Amino acid sequence: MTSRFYVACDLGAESGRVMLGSVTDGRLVLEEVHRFPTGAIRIQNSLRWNILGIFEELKAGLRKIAARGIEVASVSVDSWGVDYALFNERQPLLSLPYQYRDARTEKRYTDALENVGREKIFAETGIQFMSINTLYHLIADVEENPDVLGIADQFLNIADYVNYLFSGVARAEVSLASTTQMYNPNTKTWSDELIRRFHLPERLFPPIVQSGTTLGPLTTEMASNTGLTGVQVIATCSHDTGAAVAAVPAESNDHWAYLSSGTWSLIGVELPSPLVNETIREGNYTNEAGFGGTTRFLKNIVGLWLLQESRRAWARQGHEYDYAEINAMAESAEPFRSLIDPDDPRFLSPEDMPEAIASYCRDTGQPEPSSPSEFTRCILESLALLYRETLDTIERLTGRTIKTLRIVGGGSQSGLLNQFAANATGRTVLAGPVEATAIGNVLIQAVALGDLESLAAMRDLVRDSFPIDTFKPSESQQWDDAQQRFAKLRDSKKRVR
Ligand code: LFR
Repeated sequence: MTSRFYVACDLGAESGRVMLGSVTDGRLVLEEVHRFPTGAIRIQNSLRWNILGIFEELKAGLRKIAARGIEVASVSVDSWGVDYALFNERQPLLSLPYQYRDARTEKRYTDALENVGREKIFAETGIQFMSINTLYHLIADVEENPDVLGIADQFLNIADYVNYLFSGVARAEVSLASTTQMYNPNTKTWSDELIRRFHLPERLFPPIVQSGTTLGPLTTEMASNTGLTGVQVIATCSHDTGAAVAAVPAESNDHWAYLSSGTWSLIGVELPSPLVNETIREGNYTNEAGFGGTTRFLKNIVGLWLLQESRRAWARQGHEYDYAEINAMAESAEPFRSLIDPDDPRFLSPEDMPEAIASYCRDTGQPEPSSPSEFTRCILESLALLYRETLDTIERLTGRTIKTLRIVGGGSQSGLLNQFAANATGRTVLAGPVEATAIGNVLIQAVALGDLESLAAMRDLVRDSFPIDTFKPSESQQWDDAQQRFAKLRDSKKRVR
């Protein structure tokens, strides 16, 4: 394999990165060239992305690479799912993209499920019901922004939109398209049925392309703005989780599940085709499109968002803790003092996360955590217990046996959470690589350019390139007891609903 340079622009809900990748002596070398915050902005009672600021930061990263005289073969953007930008031929951007947690979808979500029905929406898409999904945001646009929507030619999800700004080619890459809950995995097109039922303008839906499609060269404007020439823009897995799963360093026979751990915890298995039936719908599992025609069968659960938001709240009170400090404190906190159901809707977008957690504990008759170490312990233990419930259910739903949990992404840096996950699930946890998303992005570029053969070859290369830490399960009795308490909390919620 020749050594070429590929650039991954990886956009997460907290930060964005420009990463330079190359393969030398059979190993992938990845370098972070530029990092910047992406965080959403509260403005006029809404929550938005400063997408043009993000675009500028990406250009700054590309300029740094050009300044070093590096000859880049290709570039690709990946991002979180569901959010989108509206534009037309004359206007690069018609409104500030909404952040998925914006409350505007709440009512539209319940109305949509009532009017069209879960059965229909799930049969068309195979996607987990969440109020954040693009479908409900588009419905909100139809209802409250008809003027803006009326002049829009198209929408594009965030990474596809930036790939469009880079290349001038507007395409929806399938992994990201699948997060909209508007993509039909059987017909492999947008769902005509849902477009019709929700009165969405058909022209808004861009052509869909496979993961690993070369869109074309950087526009001349982008080339002169950045100093990069001869660079192809590739739609890899535009969805960050899709790129991360493609980089999970699994061997085909190791009975593995993945956990892409960051703001969200995406936990699931890779399947050859979607599983769409009543049981899956009732369990609220999802079938997102993965690299190479695979299906990412998974559950999207609240992840380190609980901790990220708690950290922000503590910082507002003047206490700044880094993740290493918080983890160390939590390690010495009392085990299983109080547990929460991370899925509780009050945690989706609270003003004050520690207060939301405390209120949950009050409501369920448990002691309220009172220090950052107690809050962190409560969050990490509860997440690990939810991982266990989810893995057990996935085994049941898919008929597979899961022996190892491969944790990738930023969350895999928490040794404490990795150990809790092993203890809670009773499975071996293999943690790493941290930068799975950028790695997947880079290696899909290599496959698209013919430098690497296949998904299996990608995974072999990841295994050969990055250290993986092993966590064996222990303390099974304590975790079994905690699981029973946790299950009761989850059950009582189901009864209330
Ligand atoms: C992770 C992620 C999840 C998606 C959530 C919201 O970054 O992409 O897969 O459900 O963000 O878009």
